[in-house]
Amino acid sequence: MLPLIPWPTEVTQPAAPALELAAVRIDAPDAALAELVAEQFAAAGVPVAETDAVPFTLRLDAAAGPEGSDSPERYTLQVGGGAISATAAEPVGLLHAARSLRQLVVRAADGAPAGTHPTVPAVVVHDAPRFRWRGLSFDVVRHWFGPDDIRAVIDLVAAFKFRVLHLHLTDDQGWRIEIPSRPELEKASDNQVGGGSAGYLTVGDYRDLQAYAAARHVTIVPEFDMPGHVNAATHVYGGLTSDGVATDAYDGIEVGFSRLWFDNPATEPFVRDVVGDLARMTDGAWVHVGGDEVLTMERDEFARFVDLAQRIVREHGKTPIFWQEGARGPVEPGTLLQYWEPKGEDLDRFVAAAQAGARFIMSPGDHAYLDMKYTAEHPLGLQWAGFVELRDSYEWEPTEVIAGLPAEAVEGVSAAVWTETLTTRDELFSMLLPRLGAVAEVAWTAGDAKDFDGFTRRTAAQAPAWRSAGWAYHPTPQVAW
Ligand code: TNX
Repeated sequence: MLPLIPWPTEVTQPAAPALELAAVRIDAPDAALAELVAEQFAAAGVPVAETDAVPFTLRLDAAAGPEGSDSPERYTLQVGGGAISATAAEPVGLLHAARSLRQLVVRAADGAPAGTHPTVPAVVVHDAPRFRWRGLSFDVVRHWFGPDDIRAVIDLVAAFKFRVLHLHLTDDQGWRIEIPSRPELEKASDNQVGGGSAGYLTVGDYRDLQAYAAARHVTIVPEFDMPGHVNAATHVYGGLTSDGVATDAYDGIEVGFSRLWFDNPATEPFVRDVVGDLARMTDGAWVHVGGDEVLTMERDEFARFVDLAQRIVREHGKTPIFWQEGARGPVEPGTLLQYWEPKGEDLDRFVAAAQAGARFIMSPGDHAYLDMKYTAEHPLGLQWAGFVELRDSYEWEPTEVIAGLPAEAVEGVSAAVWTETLTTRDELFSMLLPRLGAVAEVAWTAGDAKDFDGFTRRTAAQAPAWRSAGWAYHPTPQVAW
């Protein structure tokens, strides 16, 4: 059993002995990659050395990957004959190969005689992802999770070969990112669900996080949620409300009550400033402009917001993303819509949006919302989408979520974790693990190559590495830990 998550496209195990890893010698095309790979080996108990070490050679090579694959992420990993090699079409694939290798390293058992080294089985992996959009949407508003926690989450998503970390940065309870043209928004940073002190990312924090993520081939997508979920903004700027009176700070968990007003002359300048600064600060190609759960607005006014936000994002050279409700507005080719629940939506509208050129990121609440309770007894989480056990996160098909949607309109998959009930990093991680691995496999692995029983065995085999990384996980009874 090879404990790889997500399961690769092609795996063969030659009848050759496992390699003993007393030490490795890394030969990579660039120093930054070599350093990341070295860190990874150190975490697996394997030091880097120049002599008496197994060579690990990483090389760019367009011929890498499964036969016929043209994915820019394709890679090949070979272990055997006293050496390890990774080839990939692009640098991201080399990191994928190293991630796979990390999962294959078996640490010496506790109590093994001194001088027993970690081992890695002989193997040949040719691999490439099914979907290019593989993400996690992470709410750092309801409870504040700062740069250290965000870096830990980047490490986690990168280990499962995700490419996107979408940060939900603004909501009713707080404002979590510095907007240079609107410095007053900082006043809305020191609040969260249940009250208490919170914080926000400065421009410098955000720059550093993007660099940290980019080194791991993860792109950060910022979200400014509008025209609902804006109480933090209307708390700071009374001019954005209908009566000019600033709203009170909010530390509850209701949704849908706050809103902008399209015809208020203060509104468009505010949206322009926030989207403009976010776009300028963001290295990635996308800006998420929300659109969810605006429960107190007529359809026409909402559609005008979709049109405006979409235009402003595009004026800044970025691609707009909306929650699924964006389909109620005039979506343009290339706009991304993030599906999250069927309730109250006319599914034909999504099909029409796809025909108009929109593409879909699938985050169905009953499979991909990792803030849902595992079971009725689970102490953390919400349950509006039902209970989401590990199997529920695993057994779903992204192209069948929306009846009638052409499969080609599915850009990929995003897990989501909202933090109304999550206050510490361990609580957060215990909701993500092990379910994030399930969503990773839905996003990466061909549907007919998935197998829940095998997945649970691979999950159990990964748990020691999670423990040594300090990653809390929920010991669901669906896995024989
Ligand atoms: C729905 S999903 C929301 C969030 C909540 C979440 C809780 C979405 C676009 N909106 O505001 O935090 O449910 O699960």
